[in-house]
Amino acid sequence: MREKLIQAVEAFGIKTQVVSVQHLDDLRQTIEGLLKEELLDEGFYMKYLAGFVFEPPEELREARSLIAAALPDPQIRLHFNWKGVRFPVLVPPTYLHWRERDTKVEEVLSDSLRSKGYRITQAKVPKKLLAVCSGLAAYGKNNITYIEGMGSFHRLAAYYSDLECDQDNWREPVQMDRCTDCIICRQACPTGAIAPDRFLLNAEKCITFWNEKSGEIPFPDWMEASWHNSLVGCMHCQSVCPANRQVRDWIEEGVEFSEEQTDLLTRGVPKDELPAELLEKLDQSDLLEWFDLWPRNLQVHLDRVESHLL
Ligand code: B12
Ligand code: SF4
Ligand code: SF4
Repeated sequence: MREKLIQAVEAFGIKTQVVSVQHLDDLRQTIEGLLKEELLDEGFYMKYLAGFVFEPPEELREARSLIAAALPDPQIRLHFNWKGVRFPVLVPPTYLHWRERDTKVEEVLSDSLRSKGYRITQAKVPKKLLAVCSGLAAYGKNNITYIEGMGSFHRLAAYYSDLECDQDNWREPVQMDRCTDCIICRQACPTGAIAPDRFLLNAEKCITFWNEKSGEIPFPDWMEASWHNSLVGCMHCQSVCPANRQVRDWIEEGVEFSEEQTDLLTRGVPKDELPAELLEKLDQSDLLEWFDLWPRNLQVHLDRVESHLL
């Protein structure tokens, strides 16, 4: 059944692996081990990782397996208008249309299993670690996961199921073979977040760590304005990666914002004062999710446009 499921969902463009639920303990021990070894900062752990739950939820206590899944996901190009200039701003894979994509993955998996009497429910676990140890993905030196045919342009998901899984391909974390003699991502990362002396990302140096923070928190002084290449997140280490050669130009066109709408977003006008048309535009693409980051993050791009006008 495990093999049949993997094949069945592939027809929908989804790649999966299934492992025994017993590996929950391996996931927990790996994450907690990094904390004990002081490789993870305690504040970082509390904010980003303490929310992982290493046991099946009430509705599926009898879970027998963990399912890692991945769906290809493109970059999205938004357009803004400012001072008579129309300019693009990229949003990396995984940030937009994620509700629709997560629903698709869940429906496909659920439909494939329901006919055999099995159920699934979402798992709040470290998704990269599960994807890599299950055999679905491999780490890049940039700490992002890569999957054959998708590169790093995919959205990961994790589920519990009562599908039994007595045999699996669980393994220790691995990096892609091609990373062995390559340091392109490290050289391209402007902040030094990908360090030569350890595999684990220096998360506090990552641009994404800062531009995903609540909008009232300013960027640190050491972060140069020219380093920002996305509305949220960062693409430097993925764009240059040879393992992304086939996908790096996969960019879908997103919505466009008029001069007036760009102004409203940059001034941080509260949601309930925005015109309905703008709210709908934001909601359609899951851009409302990042609403409070807009003024700070968009301003960097407007400043760049303005400096070209001088
Ligand atoms: C916290 C977090 C962040 C933090 C910290 C990043 C980090 N590396 O942990 C910040 C905000 C910086 C961040 C940034 C990004 N994130 Co993020 N993030 C998460 C989150 C919530 C948890 C990740 C996690 O478990 N971190 C803990 C660390 C310890 O785990 P790890 O990175 O897997 O590290 C393992 C390896 O280092 C390994 N290891 C240690 N030593 C060695 C040695 C060797 C040789 C090997 C092979 C392995 C190895 O052990 C570690 C622990 O298992 C997940 C959501 C989720 N539920 O999983 C999303 C998630 C991982 N992020 C995601 C994305 C898209 C990103 C960005 C690419 C966004 C962007 N475009 O800017 C960047 C990438 C930055 C980068 N270079 O890693 C995606 C995954 C995409 C992917 N294919 O990998 C996720 C799954 C969210 C989602 N659902 O889409 N993120
Ligand atoms: S740029 Fe090179 S080292 Fe970095 S993830 Fe890609 S292949 Fe690996
Ligand atoms: S996402 Fe950007 S800042 Fe973070 S590691 Fe990659 S290149 Fe560096």
